[in-house]
Amino acid sequence: MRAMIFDLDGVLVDTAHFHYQAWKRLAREWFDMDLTPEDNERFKGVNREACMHMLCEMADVNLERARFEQGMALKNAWYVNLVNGMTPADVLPGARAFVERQKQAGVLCAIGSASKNCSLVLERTGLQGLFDAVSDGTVVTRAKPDPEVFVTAARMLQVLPARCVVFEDAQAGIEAARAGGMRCCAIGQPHNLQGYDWIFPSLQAAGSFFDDLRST
Ligand code: B16
Ligand code: MG
Repeated sequence: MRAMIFDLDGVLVDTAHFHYQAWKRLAREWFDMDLTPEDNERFKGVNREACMHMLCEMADVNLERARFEQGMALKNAWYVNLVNGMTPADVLPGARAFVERQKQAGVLCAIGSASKNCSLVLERTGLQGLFDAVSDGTVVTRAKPDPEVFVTAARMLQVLPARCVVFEDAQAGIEAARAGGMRCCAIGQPHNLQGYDWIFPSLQAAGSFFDDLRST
């Protein structure tokens, strides 16, 4: 294990409920539809355009491109407004300490996130500068479960995929890690996720396991 690649939303910071609020508002205002937490599971880890396609499918509408883009822009404006109110207190418990401990032990750490707002979230939560590389929605084009975002992170770190562990909270992200030839530690609950190598409810809970793994 030479490197760790961290998904952002749902692993390091709790922005999932902001995405959900913004998509839910768009669904209600544009399609008079109630987006449920179960629907939202499918939106996790998936990039903005793919989420907008899913929403249109659920509403059974076919929007022309300009209107489709207007919907994405509106959702993003609502989301960014919520992100602007974030502080370092919105980093998930133990996440910062987990990354710092890996770095002290010589493990390279990168971000692998679908989000185009990644740098804004890192800045607001005081996490910027902590990572050796950032692969996000501004540098990749293909949505998870395509492995592009993680393969790009590994390339930035100059580490072979087989020597990387990905930390992911979304099913699409777990599939992306596997497709990229990496091991995956899921962050979440076993009834929602499958195909991972290990699972813990949080990075905090994963701490001592990875300390032991590094020293074996
Ligand atoms: P944006 P991650 C993902 O972040 C979110 O989980 C997903 O819900 C969101 O649609 C996607 O980022 C795109 O975000 O609209 O900010 O570009 O989990 O890959 O860190
Ligand atoms: Mg995520």
